[in-house]
Amino acid sequence: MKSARILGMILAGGQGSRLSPLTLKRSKPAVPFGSKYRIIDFAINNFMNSDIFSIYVLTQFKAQSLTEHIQRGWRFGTFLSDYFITLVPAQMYRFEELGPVWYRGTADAVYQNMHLIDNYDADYVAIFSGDHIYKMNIRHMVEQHIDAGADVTIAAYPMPQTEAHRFGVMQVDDNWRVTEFLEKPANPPGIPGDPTTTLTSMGNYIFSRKALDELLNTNMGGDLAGFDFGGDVIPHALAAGYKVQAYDFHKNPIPGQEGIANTYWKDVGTLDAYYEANMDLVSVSPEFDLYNHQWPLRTSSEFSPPTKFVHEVEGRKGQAFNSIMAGGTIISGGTVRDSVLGRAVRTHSYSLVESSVLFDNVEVHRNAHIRRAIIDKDVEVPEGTRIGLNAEEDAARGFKITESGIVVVPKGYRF
Ligand code: ADQ
Ligand code: ADP
Repeated sequence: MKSARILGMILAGGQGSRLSPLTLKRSKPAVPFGSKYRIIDFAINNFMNSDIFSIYVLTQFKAQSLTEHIQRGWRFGTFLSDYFITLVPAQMYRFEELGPVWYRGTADAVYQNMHLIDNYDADYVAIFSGDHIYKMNIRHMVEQHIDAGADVTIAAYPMPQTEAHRFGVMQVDDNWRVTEFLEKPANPPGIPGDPTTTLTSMGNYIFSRKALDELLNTNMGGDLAGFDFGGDVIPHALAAGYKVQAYDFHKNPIPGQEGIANTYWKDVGTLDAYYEANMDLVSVSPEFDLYNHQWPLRTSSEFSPPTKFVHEVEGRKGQAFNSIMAGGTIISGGTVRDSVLGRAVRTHSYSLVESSVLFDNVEVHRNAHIRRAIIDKDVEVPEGTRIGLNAEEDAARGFKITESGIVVVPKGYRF
């Protein structure tokens, strides 16, 4: 008997407008995160660590940076045809039928690429969002999908009812069969017995091939036209009597984290949430573990020389505390604390970087002081500059200041 063929599809077309200015020049999945990573890396690692190596990444919006990251960094060998990570930009594959349209939504992105599913001869298609930071054993979800004989399985994250209105939410019966699905309702329903908790959709789906074919064909064409999974295809599947199951993410087993419920799933959709998720990584006991060798978190392997700390004379110690940094960085006579630094960052004597996120190629000159800031790539901070210490100064430079006071310096900004 042939083993089940599972095709992975990562939806990576998201605009991420609330992350602006980090998303002015790149899509949300391409935003750097945690020193060496980009947001999409976590979704790709989820597939790889679940032994699913056939992966399409569907892109559309400002995809250059994402394209380069994946093309240069994420490569399997060339001999095995079932091992691939391939970018699929919107390319009007159904032009004759649909006219000149880009991906009109998440479900349409898959619909316009049905030929890939046919060519692969998939039994199951795992359609996952590329926008979140989390670890997920996708194979476990596929196994539950197969055992339940489901047409569709939706990954479900139980969260406080008061926060659930930003998500798709569902109600389930005793066997976790979904009985109702509402996309971003104003008043999300609680779960039976616990009205303060709501089951939200993580935007991650397993589809049996036949159900996916049928649902997309009826939804994209004809009277039912609707282009999103959450808003259109899933509610339609329920109305049409398909077997839709929910999968309890908290029960998802991660090797190396046995006995610990899998509760970390971050949308990082706002600058404050993005900042907090980075700060977690440099806290003494992070919620999100980058160092579990049974769940390796790979990323594009760019060359970089080793990181160096320079301590030239007393009083000019190059030092860092509670921080992470990628290769090529030189901390020369300055102090870095509670910060996330990317590749090839330079800090000079008497400078102080505190509770900040610095992307690749940021240079901090003498006596500069940076606090609670996010500085995008390729920025030179001149001698004596203060960032995050005086709101008027920051506002006068046109920097975005978030609700909680984080200052964001855009890519390539020139002082
Ligand atoms: P939303 O948060 O509104 O809701 P959406 O904008 O549909 O998410 O994006 C979902 C994923 O698809 C993201 O990874 C995004 O990058 C990607 N994407 C968006 N538009 C795309 C396009 N045109 N082409 C390719 N990729 C695209 C969804 C569900 C909710 C669920 C939340 C969980 O609809 O039910 O609760 O995700 O975050
Ligand atoms: P962004 O501002 O989003 O980083 P870039 O175009 O500078 O946009 O980089 C996009 C991706 O291209 C990076 O993730 C990196 O992997 C890759 N890249 C850029 N320059 C190089 C390089 N010189 N060598 C290897 N990879 C590179």
